[in-house]
Amino acid sequence: MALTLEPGAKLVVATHNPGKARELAEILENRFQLITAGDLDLSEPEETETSFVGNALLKARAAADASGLPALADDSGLSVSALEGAPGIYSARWAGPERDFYAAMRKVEERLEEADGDDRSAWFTCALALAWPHGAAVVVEGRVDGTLAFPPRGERGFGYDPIFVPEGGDLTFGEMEPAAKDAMSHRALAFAKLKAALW
Ligand code: ITT
Repeated sequence: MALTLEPGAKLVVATHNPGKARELAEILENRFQLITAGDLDLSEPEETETSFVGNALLKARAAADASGLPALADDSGLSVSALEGAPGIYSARWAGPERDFYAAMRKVEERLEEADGDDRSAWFTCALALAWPHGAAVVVEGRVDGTLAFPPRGERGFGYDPIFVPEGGDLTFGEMEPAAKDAMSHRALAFAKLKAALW
């Protein structure tokens, strides 16, 4: 089977995170007919893998098999150097069942204070997996490096965006225009690789 996706094809965006779904739709630029996990009432699989790539594949496969359509999944997170890469694949879980990212950002700040060093470097990773029903899958990863800034700044984006300043800039992802974040984010970099592989 050829691993291609024709323009206009139906594509399930297998995420239950509205911030991610919005960014993926912006990055995909109307190329496909997007169907959300919510439209199809797809259940959220348990993320049992130990890497971004593993969890992205698991989510894409589950959605493709359940819907009978190609499905795109994103597994992503913030890694902090001084915390040995935490929260990493546990980024969503650090926000608890309430998905309180201000609490999660405070937790990062407290852990950094406990670690007692000056290193504020961090990076975002995004693994994107595209799977065909009961078939093949492609997975790619993008990363953007930066520095953490406290207190959180900006109301845009989602998740940990208000504390992340990408390398070479002064604004947090939470303060940047959506198009500016989309031009340089871990999600955009992963997407450029997917595009290069598929169309
Ligand atoms: P789905 O699994 O349904 O896609 P989720 O939010 O549970 O949604 P993840 O397990 O991949 O997704 O968790 C990734 C978390 O990492 C996400 O909830 C954000 O808090 C954080 N994150 C990922 N990309 C981010 C970004 O661009 N800006 C800020 N935070 C981000």
